[in-house]
Amino acid sequence: MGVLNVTPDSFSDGGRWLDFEAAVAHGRDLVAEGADIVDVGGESTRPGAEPVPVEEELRRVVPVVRELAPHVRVSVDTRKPEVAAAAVEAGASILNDVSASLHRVAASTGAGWIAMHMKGEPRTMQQEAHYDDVVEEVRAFLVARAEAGRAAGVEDVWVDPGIGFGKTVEHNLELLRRLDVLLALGRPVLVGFSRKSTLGRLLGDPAATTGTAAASVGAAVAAFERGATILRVHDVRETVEALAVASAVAG
Ligand code: HH2
Repeated sequence: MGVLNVTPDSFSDGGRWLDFEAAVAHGRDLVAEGADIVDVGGESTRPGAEPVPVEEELRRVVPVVRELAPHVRVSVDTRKPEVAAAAVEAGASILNDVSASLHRVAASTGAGWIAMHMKGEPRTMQQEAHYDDVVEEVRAFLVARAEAGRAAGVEDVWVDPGIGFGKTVEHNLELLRRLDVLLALGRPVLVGFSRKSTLGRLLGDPAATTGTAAASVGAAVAAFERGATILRVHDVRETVEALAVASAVAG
């Protein structure tokens, strides 16, 4: 899954694809580099981010989805039911839902649904990074959300531990180490480690807000080797090449 942030303020690529033409060109590049899904988002969810009004998010996302959807599977990265519904109308077929609350929209539109774990909300989530047992808490949350999705009638439910969403470096590493616990839910598991601050911190900068492409590829390979089904990444070409080697070794 290639990331297409149509935002002025995303933590690693804010402002680069805000313009419609630039966004569509980048979306096409992601496909040419090997992405099977392009994830279009119009609101940053980085720690401390301010919410975006619905009209503005619609304006950013819907035209880009409409343009790309005939060429590739498109997911929409949103927390708003109005944006989710409009994006499906424009051709998106997956709701990438960091709020894990859009199961009814997924059910009524027939879209797939990615339910992600987040502690709190983006504005405050890093102040809430406390767990007795992070893996068990995330597992229990995702079990409940997957059940809510099933009960609402969503056919296609994916789960995501939400790397960096109200979690410390150690929480993020523990979730990846114990990915088997989430795989045991029997749903496809998405991991989004790309460019996140944990990667920069692991390389020795305690105040890092992003990670490099090379560090992101390392995390993607680690997630792949632990059974992740979908990798949400900014650096598609590099990740595809690394995974070609990792999967050849895996046999
Ligand atoms: N991470 C981000 C955004 N959406 N969706 C899922 N399912 N999983 C993730 O880990 C995830 C996500 C944050 O990354 P990015 O889109 O690059 O930044 P921003 O939220 O600042 O736009």
